[in-house]
Amino acid sequence: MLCFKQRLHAVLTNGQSLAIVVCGCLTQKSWSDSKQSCENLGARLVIINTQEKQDFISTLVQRAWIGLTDQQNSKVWKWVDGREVSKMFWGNGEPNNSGDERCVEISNYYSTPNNWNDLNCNYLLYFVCEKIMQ
Ligand SMILES: [Ca+2]
Repeated sequence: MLCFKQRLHAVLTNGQSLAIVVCGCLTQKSWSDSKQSCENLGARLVIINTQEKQDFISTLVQRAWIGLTDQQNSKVWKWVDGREVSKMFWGNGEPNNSGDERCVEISNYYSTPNNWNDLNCNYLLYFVCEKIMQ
């Protein structure tokens, strides 16, 4: 399987330094496979908790999985670190759960900064991983 991995470094205003890794394969991945792929890189699906991070991630890819899901408890959106979402950037009319949509992508179908869409977790997409640098 041919995959690519693009590493970018971002230093955010709160002093947190992140390595943002955009990953993809010719066969794109489901949300859970994307999550696993990030973990295999020693990283995690990206958590977007600031406007700055949202803006930055939105410039990287057209559509991609982020680390947000309500698979454990319907309508309670949680990040992959177990925290409930606080700041949200849903696209207009989202989340609409149009056919069992329990995972979240950023999508250029919507204009930034509000470009989150809930989507069926089995849908195949690129994904964005992050690794917090010490
Ligand atoms: Ca949706």
